[in-house]
Amino acid sequence: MNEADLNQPFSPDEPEIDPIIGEDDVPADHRSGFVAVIGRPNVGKSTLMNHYLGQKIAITSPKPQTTRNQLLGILTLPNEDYPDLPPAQVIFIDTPGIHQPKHKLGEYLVETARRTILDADLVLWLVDATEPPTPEDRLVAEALQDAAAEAGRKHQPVPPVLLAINKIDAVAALPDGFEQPFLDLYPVEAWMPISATRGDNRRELLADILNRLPLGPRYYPADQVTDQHLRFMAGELIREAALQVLHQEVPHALAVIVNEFKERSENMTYINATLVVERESQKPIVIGQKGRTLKKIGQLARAEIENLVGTKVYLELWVKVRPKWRKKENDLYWLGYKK
Ligand SMILES: Nc1nc2c(ncn2[C@@H]2O[C@H](COP(=O)(O)OP(=O)(O)OP(=O)(O)O)[C@@H](O)[C@H]2O)c(=O)[nH]1
Ligand SMILES: [Mg+2]
Repeated sequence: MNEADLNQPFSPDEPEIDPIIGEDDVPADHRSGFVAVIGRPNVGKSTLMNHYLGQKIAITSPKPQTTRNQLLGILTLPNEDYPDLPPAQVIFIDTPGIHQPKHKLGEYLVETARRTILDADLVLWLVDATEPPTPEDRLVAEALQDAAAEAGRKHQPVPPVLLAINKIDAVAALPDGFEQPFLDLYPVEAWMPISATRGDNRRELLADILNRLPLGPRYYPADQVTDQHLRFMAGELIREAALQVLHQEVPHALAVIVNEFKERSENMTYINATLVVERESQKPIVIGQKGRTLKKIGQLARAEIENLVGTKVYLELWVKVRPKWRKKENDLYWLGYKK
């Protein structure tokens, strides 16, 4: 660095180095930990996590089995949304919905979710207030019991479980004792009715989570919100757009591969991706008449990806058939669902 450089003020674009990464530098009362967000499909796990993070980390949809990977959402507190909460880092682990698997992909999804329980300091179990417990909610309770038994065998602590009864905005009135059938499924530490979308008790639940986390360091830099790469997230946004546009069996039979992800210039990203379906008959459905469906998927995805990467996006989409990929071990590896 020459003398002229030394006289220059720091550029405002220079990334700020966070002063408090690491055990030694955080305040003595700093709390941190991993919070596994589990539940059956479609109860709002990803929606709630996204709301806490103030951005779309995980894709969401009204169709069950949307989330297919374990994703971290890293929340460093206090922040603009929660200025009065104590210093902490909550690392949410979003998981696939627990269900009765019908193929290898399903088995992998459920296995991913179950494995997360014992990796966590705290489990946040979501159910849906609009229905009484379903057989899938019972599967979640069984997964919790199995995890507790395994922890016992390994002389490991069992993570405490908080129950959040979500979607209370969608029920006219909550009858007295509506929580009891859920509480009967597993001995949770505490429960709370919430609405991930409208915000009821969102802050209260977060404060409760913080209270139950151990004292600990910042595991991630304060400005990091996820462990996922832009390339993966772009693929997910394409899948989300497809989930939005397609119906019936096709969304479940769909996977996305990002073949190329290149920053062509400062303000242009080039993405080339393939939508993989399971059967020849699904290909024309995804493409649509005169390519209209694929075009719509592309338009929706492009807007979301531009938001994510902060540049214009040139998106090229292809459709390919990979017969019965959900049932084939090798295809699951190839599509990134199995490590
Ligand atoms: N009315 C209402 N809808 C909600 C709420 N939270 C989530 N939803 C909706 O429920 C649907 C499922 O939400 P997701 O966040 O994708 O659910 P998930 O539990 O992550 O589902 P999987 O990834 O399939 O396991 C979406 O259509 C959400 O908009 C809520 O508080 N109220
Ligand atoms: Mg999800």
